[in-house]
Amino acid sequence: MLGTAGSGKTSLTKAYAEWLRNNGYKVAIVNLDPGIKKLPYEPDLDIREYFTVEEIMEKYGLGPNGAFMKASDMLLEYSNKILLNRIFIRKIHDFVIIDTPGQMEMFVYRKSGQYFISKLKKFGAIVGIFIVDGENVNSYVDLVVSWMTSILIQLKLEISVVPIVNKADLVKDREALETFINSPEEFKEKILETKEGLIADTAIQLVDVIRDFTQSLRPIFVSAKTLEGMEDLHYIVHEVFCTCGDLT
Ligand SMILES: Nc1nc2c(ncn2[C@@H]2O[C@H](COP(=O)(O)OP(=O)(O)OP(=O)(O)O)[C@@H](O)[C@H]2O)c(=O)[nH]1
Ligand SMILES: [Mg+2]
Repeated sequence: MLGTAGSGKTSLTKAYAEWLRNNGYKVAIVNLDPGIKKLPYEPDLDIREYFTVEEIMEKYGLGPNGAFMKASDMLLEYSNKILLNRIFIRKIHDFVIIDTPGQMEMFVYRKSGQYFISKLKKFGAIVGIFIVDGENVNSYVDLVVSWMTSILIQLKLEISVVPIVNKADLVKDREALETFINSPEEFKEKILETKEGLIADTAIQLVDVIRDFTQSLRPIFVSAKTLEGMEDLHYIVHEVFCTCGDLT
């Protein structure tokens, strides 16, 4: 589970794990967030057994952001140890859901995440779910920026990444995403109409880049709160795992 701070990674980890378990799958959950105080689920593997952001702040006299960066380096150090856990070795689960740190930078933009994922690849197929916070997608340009971020993560981590919109219960207008995916030319015109200047011009060009890079173009709305869209999420995950699936 990847996404910007507060987008719903932890909530969706819990919601999707429960949905999978209710459908008969064996699921393990890994918490890779050393900063979280209280988890809503029971993790099978928890990075906080090794270190927490709070301990790092105290031990090294760092502020919260510095401590997250230090934690990132420590994740790199502990990766091999973490991956020796029976969850990965014994392969008794159908799915292992990994809840990543609140600060996306810690995992995505530093060496630790890339290294962890590269090592994880030998244990099975991986799909990244990039969670877009439905509450923060208020304009066409925002939508393009979010989708672009998802592509950058895909390139950086070298795994398939599927962007989905969470907090569907708070999204008032679903049409923007549907137009973006189903009628890109119409979507570009809508961006143009916003008269947002250079950023709008850039966004228009990015629409084509996104279409070239995005594996699964379908508007997926989920809510970790109401549990709407869990089947759609599962379907798209399944599709990415199944190379023979229709990804268009
Ligand atoms: N209305 C609504 N709220 C949600 C939904 N999913 C998550 N939230 C709320 O959004 C906030 C952040 O959720 P988290 O699951 O902690 O998000 P996160 O991405 O794990 O956050 P960090 O790890 O701190 O970056 C919480 O207050 C959740 O209750 C949703 O589908 N609908
Ligand atoms: Mg979280």
